[in-house]
Amino acid sequence: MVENLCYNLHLVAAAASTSGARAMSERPSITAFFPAFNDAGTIGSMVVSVSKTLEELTDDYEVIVVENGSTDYTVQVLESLAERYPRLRVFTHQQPLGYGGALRVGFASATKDLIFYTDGDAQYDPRELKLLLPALRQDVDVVNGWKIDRGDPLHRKIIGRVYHHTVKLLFGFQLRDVDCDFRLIRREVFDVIDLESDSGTICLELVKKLQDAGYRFAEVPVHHYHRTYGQSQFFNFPRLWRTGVQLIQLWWKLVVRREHLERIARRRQAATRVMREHS
Ligand SMILES: Nc1nc2c(ncn2[C@@H]2O[C@H](COP(=O)(O)OP(=O)(O)OP(=O)(O)O)[C@@H](O)[C@H]2O)c(=O)[nH]1
Ligand SMILES: [Mg+2]
Repeated sequence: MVENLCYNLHLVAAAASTSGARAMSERPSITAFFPAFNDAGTIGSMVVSVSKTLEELTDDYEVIVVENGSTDYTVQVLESLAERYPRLRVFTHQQPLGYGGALRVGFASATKDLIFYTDGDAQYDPRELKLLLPALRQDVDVVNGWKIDRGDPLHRKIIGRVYHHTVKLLFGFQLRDVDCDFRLIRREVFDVIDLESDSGTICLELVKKLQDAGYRFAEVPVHHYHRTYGQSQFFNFPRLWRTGVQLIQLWWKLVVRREHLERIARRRQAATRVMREHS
């Protein structure tokens, strides 16, 4: 099924979140999703690999790809995959939404109890979802990966460490690797937190809001590999500059103004009310 999206993400998030029921079977339902921008060379293996992994873990799953304005043959690969994989849902976009926009579509479209996501460029191995699931104990809401050894050139590793310590200091993160896009999250958390970022800073927004809402994390080491297809878009100065500006804007919003705390409290009350009505 290939769908085109045009909707209010907040409404969809609210509609998708039925109850915040905590009780979960031993084989919980899982949505796995990948954002994909020019990932034609890797997205096929990601879908196949995660589908096989999910078959082992649960009877109730879906796979979502949020394609994001690709100019290579990503869409064609997805169209042919969708014919063979009935549990695959593909959202295509003619205009890119940005990385954050793509993640927001993924979170809002997920319908299962747990949401797993990682990037469509195969720098992480979706089979390692098997490592995350056992770490999601009753008292844990989010399992965050941390990169055992970053599969990137030296300059990226150095910039990555500087970035990590800077954002840790600015936002008060307690996680070992905020920048690890390999996560398993209980879908009910999106009844309480909502996300606004369109860019890569969404990972900071996500972790900060989860932390401020009191959700509990577990951390699991995962492998990280070199890109095997496509061009890294990371290292250009306009992008680094934009990221710096976005980071400061986010810091102002979440650390100085802290308006999200009131919103979290309001949404939590509403979610609790809905839960009581359904129980
Ligand atoms: N850059 C970028 N990536 C996107 C976007 N939408 C989806 N993606 C996917 O998000 C993943 C992560 O983006 P990357 O640019 O690979 O980010 P990165 O892994 O930090 O850096 P490199 O792999 O070195 O480029 C990839 O699988 C992209 O295809 C977007 O708008 N911009
Ligand atoms: Mg990458």
